[in-house]
Order: sequence, then structure tokens, then C-alpha cells
Amino acid sequence: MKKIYFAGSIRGGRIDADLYGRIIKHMQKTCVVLTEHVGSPHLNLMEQGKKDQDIYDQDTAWLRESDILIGECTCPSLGVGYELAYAEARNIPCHIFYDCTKTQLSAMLTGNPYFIIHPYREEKEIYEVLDSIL
Ligand code: 6IA
Repeated sequence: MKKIYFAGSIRGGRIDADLYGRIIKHMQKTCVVLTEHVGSPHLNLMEQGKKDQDIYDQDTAWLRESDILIGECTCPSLGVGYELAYAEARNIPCHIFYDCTKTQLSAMLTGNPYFIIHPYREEKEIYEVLDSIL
């Protein structure tokens, strides 16, 4: 099964956490999602006690072993931006989703032809594209 690194905002803001959870659940029907916790509603509790260096070490190890990165970038996150650059440097394919009725994506992503960008207007479009990618 394909290993997916799903990237979504954590300290950048949890406004879309439920959406991340639904995307992760959809992908888990056919793939392994290494970063299931990104969609968890209990992240604040889980975050207590974890050292930032351990989080960095674990996430970069998962990135290196992933076959593909799927990012939901409607809510801007420094961590997600970093993960995208980290994946690009290692030739891991990167698909970026964002709601184009809510935000304008950074030119540092839209201006880089490496990234495969999927603007959407309705959530159902995400699942249609994911089914064609995975
Ligand atoms: O800058 P941000 O915090 O928004 O960055 C979000 C991105 O960084 C996500 O795509 C995650 O892969 C990664 N990340 C940030 N914080 C954590 C984290 N916190 N755990 C795992 N990945 C993280 C601790 C929660 C954990 C104990 C469940």
C-alpha cells in the first residue's frame, strides 16, 4: 500500500481539523496515512509532553519514507510549508489542496511548477481528485 504523508496546520490554527480528519479517513480506505494525528480533534491534549525535537525527528523520518505528500493548505502553516520544501528536495511528489473561495495560496507554492496544485470550491472535489491520484 502507498504511504501517504498528510500535511495540515497544527500550530498554524486548527480551524480545518475536521476537514483533515475526513480527508485522512478517505485516504485510509486504500492507503497508509503516516500522519493520522493531524486530523485528530484531541491534538492539544496529545501535544502535551512531546518534545519539539522528537516531533521534528519523527516527521522528517516519516517524510523520507513516504511515497507521496498530500497537503491541505487553506489554513497557512509554517510547518506545512517547511514539509513541502523538505519533500521537494527529496523528489517526493507533492499534491496541494486549498479552498480558492477562502484564500490565495502563497506565490512560493503556486510559482513552483514542482508542486501539483488543486484549488477547490467544494469539499467533494478533493475526494474526486484524490481517487484519481491514489
Ligand atoms: O507549524 P504547524 O504546527 O502548523 O505545522 C504543522 C505540520 O507540522 C503538520 O503537517 C505536521 O506534520 C507537523 N507537526 C507540527 N506539530 C506536530 C505535532 N505535534 N505532531 C506531529 N506533527 C506535527 C504534537 C502532536 C502529537 C503528539 C500528536
